[in-house]
Amino acid sequence: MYDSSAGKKIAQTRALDKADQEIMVKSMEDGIETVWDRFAGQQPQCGFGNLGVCCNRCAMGPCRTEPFGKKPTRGTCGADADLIVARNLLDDLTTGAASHSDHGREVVEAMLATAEGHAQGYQILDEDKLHAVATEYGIKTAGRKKEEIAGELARALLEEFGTLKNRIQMTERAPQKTRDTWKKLGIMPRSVDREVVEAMHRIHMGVDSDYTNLLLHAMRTALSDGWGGSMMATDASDILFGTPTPKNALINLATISRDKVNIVLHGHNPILSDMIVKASEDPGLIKRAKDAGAKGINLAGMCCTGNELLMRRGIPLAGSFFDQELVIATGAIEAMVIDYQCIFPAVTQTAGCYHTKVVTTSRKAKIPGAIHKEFQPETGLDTAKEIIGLAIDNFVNRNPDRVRIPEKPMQMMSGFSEEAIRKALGGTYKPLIDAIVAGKIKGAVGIVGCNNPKIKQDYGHVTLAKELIKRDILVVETGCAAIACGKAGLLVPEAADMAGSGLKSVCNALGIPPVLHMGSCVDCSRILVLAANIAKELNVGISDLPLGGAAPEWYSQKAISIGTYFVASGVYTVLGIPPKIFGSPNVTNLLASQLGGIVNASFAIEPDPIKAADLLEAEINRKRKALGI
Ligand code: BF8
Repeated sequence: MYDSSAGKKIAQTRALDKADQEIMVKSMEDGIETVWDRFAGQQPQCGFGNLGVCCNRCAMGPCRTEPFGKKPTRGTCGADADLIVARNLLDDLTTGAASHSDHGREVVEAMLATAEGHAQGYQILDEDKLHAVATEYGIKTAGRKKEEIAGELARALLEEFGTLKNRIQMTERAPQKTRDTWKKLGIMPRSVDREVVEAMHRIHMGVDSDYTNLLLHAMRTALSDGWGGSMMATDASDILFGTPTPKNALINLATISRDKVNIVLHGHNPILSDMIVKASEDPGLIKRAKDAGAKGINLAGMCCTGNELLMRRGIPLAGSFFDQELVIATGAIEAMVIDYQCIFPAVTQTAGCYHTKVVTTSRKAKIPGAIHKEFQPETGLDTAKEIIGLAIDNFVNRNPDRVRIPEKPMQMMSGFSEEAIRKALGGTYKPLIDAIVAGKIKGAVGIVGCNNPKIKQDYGHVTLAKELIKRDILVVETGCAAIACGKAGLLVPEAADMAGSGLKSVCNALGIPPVLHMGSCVDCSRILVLAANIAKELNVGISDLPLGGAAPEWYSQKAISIGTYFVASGVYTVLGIPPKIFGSPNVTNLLASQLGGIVNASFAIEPDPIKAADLLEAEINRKRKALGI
């Protein structure tokens, strides 16, 4: 028989959050395999792979170099460890940049379809932002209909992906000094698709064999994501669905309802999830749910599409990356609706142990065992209603004896877009700059990224955030890092009591938490814009500001792109999970040290979040000293 006390002990080593632990024990009782079990089954992981020295790029391989032998070995083509590590890293980073940017393109395409009147159920919700972005693109706004402006803007944004223009407009949001660094280094991104395609070309055998040259292109590709694809995803989503404003909401697995039809929205792109929210308000569907014996329809977000819904609509958030199997193990999920990115291929296997239906919606992301309902903006509302209907019809199959839902959701505050932060400060960054100059706030750190079984779920995010706010360092967050801190109760104004006295006084005066939720992973672009606007106000570069970045639990290729555009933009960034670069001391040295002399920022690798806080605080103090404050 299953020993639940042993299960509890295991759960405590795997996850920080009590609600997660509770359902993890249930998943063990139910005999469900989760990410932690599969990770354990992979041990010991390949040492060569961990060092980044495996090359499986061509049919002469697979090859690997012997990093610790007396005589360094080379792959069949002659690639040494430096080249293999750099090519692998650029490959991963490019996958991440492409993923963010392809998501961005889809939102822009939905904006175009909306402007042209053939997107069903969508509208231009934020005209102010539409006008602001259109003006940046030199598009006339006065006296024109919003659809006309949106159409012209969408076409201009799509042009940023192409190769004719050779310039990404949004890079001009960066301060001049930062842009000058990019120009000098030849890493100013030309277009989103071009950098991605060129990266793929360079890593083909026999093209770029210089690790430094490859890593410079890695920065250029990452910049095309941060100041291009991701930034467009954020801005086009704001224009279509509204720019987030501060709002209260609930978070953790207790947001799953005992008596309503539960639909989990998992993935990244709000063009799907936002339409499901709209469809869920349909009186006919609510009646259908009640006729099926439920009290209504409960939507719960997961991962970054959950963050999008939370930021704009206050929809409850069930959890992060590592909660996707646990949420199904509550036994109360009628449908998990997904688009793409960060979806375990195993979700259909987990769902198969309960009555849950997994619904895939993108032709780019199908999973065997799922029901596929292709989602297109042209028929968005109809498809959303069809998916909800499918979930309602599945309610009757729920087995109450197999349901367990934790008792208490956590309160949180989200919605801190760059615009909302500026507004909370009274329309200008001056109060924030004054607080930094006065030392009430020493600086700010962006904590971003995922969960990874190499570290207890949420421990890295939460410990680092607590440690930083204690030291009067403001924390801004996105992605699963923000979800972790939400579950831990750090995203409420009362959490200011855990902050140092300076930060606490500022938070209390403004009624804000010491850890600000700025959105999904593409919304790391909001952090860039925030930093850029403050730097421009002070007439300095981003690298002069007392800022830092951290990804304590990252797993994804997208996180490599984010970390790299942070660094290339001048933000010192600490990684909690070591990247696969240690097979090349030269690559490691370049990223961790030499970059400092090139872009005035570098990477550090520190798995211990307390020591990571020490590194970030030291960096912030260095920057403060250099600014004379
Ligand atoms: O884009 S933080 S696990 S869900 S990659 Fe994925 Fe990482 Fe979560 Fe969002 Ni971002």
